[in-house]
Amino acid sequence: MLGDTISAVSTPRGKGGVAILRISGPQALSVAEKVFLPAGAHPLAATPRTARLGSMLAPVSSHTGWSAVDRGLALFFPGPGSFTGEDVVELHCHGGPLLTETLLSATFAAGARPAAAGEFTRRAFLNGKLSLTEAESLGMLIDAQTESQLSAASSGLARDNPLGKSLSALYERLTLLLSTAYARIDYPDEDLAELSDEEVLNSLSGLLGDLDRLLETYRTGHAVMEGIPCVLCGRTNAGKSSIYNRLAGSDKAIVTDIPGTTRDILECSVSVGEVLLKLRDTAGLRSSDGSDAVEQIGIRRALKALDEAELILTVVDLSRPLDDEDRMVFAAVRAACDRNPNTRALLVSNKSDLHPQKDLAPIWTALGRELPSLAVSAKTGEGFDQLTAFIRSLYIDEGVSLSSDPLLMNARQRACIVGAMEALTRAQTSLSAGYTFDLVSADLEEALESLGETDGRTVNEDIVASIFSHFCVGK
Ligand SMILES: Nc1nc2c(ncn2[C@@H]2O[C@H](COP(=O)(O)OP(=O)(O)O)[C@@H](O)[C@H]2O)c(=O)[nH]1
Ligand SMILES: [Mg+2]
Repeated sequence: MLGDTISAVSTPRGKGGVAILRISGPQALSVAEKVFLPAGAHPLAATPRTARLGSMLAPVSSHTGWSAVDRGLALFFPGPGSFTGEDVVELHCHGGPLLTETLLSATFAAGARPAAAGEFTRRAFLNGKLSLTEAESLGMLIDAQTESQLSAASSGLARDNPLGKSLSALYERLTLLLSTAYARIDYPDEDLAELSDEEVLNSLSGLLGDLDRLLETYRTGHAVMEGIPCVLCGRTNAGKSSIYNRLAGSDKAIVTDIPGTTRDILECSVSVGEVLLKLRDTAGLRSSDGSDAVEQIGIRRALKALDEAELILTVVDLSRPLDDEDRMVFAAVRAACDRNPNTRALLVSNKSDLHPQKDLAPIWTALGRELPSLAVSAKTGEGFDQLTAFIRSLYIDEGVSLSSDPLLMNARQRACIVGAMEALTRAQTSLSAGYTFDLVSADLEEALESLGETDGRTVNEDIVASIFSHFCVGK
């Protein structure tokens, strides 16, 4: 796989001023020399990392042989000092879709093959140019929808990036522990080990403490990078769609006073402070009388959305007395929270412009629990600053700087750290119970492997394949 030469268009499809084709692999230069004829006396190979003007050549059916189809730039980056670690050539041509396709086909005719999604970055990883966490940050840099995502993603890619540094330090400490364990196993009678038993135990609990602090950053990392699935639920006409529109900053949902206006689920991404809310507006939970078949499907979807949410905004309209529909909503919220202990629910009492602050006791009775509650008016905007501040406070740790602290940014990274912690906890238990180092070393090895999978220094092929398949072709 790594021995061949790949090529792809790295800029998005469609018309543009400029398009960039990238060629990587041992034949990159010879492929480029067939499709690019530099102006001037020097061949491309003689001028590494320098933009060269020249003609782009391709086989055109109306002519025999190859002919010039464009004038543009070529840059040659000799490996290993390139993005992928291999020889790379970039061709900058004009951004016409047919022109770009024609030049791409010319690179194939010249000996390259089409790159798979993420294959350039995958090669960079396999050649040691990027760690897995850096590759994930790069993916996030391209996908970023919020400023906070951008800030955390670029910090994750920086030279000496905080997560990479922190993982390396943890890896080193764990390696030292393991070498101590090996010394004890191989030379039980000699004092070769670098650490005493007590020091090993201290070191283990220190490591566990530091891993736990790193793990805690996932609360923020998850909210910023992966986003929080959040659902608006409540009876018909409580004002869910109006709240959705206010949070979204535009009239995405239809708002009327006709009950049952929202039928299907609407979704949008909204940034609330640093939090990316994946917000969903749902149909009210009316009982079957008064609603038709389409609305019934909407209601089923709303119930499913409740189960998928990590944050439930339970909307009530206190300008009217509670009714059976409110009680149905409360029962559904309660059931969803019972099924998913990590789900948080808020009570959002809407239409505060129409009513003074009310006693919430009947709601707590009907809900069977007290929720954090906020009064808002989707009509006037009152209370929304408090609502967004509250949501932010649920997920964002003020002590974590997105631009300079290590941050676990996805569930995969979290799972690796959890795996390492579980193995270290087993080692700690065994050692405290007086078990021999043979047993402890197996757990330490497992912890080391799990820790190493976080940044990819120990490789799991399936995970690597899955990460890079999410990139676009040409990246
Ligand atoms: N006075 C007032 N009316 C509101 C407020 N929020 C929504 N409404 C009105 O309540 C009705 C139902 O709103 P809508 O957002 O469609 O409710 P949904 O069925 O829960 O999605 C509409 O006529 C809205 O204009 C509010 O905060 N104050
Ligand atoms: Mg609605």
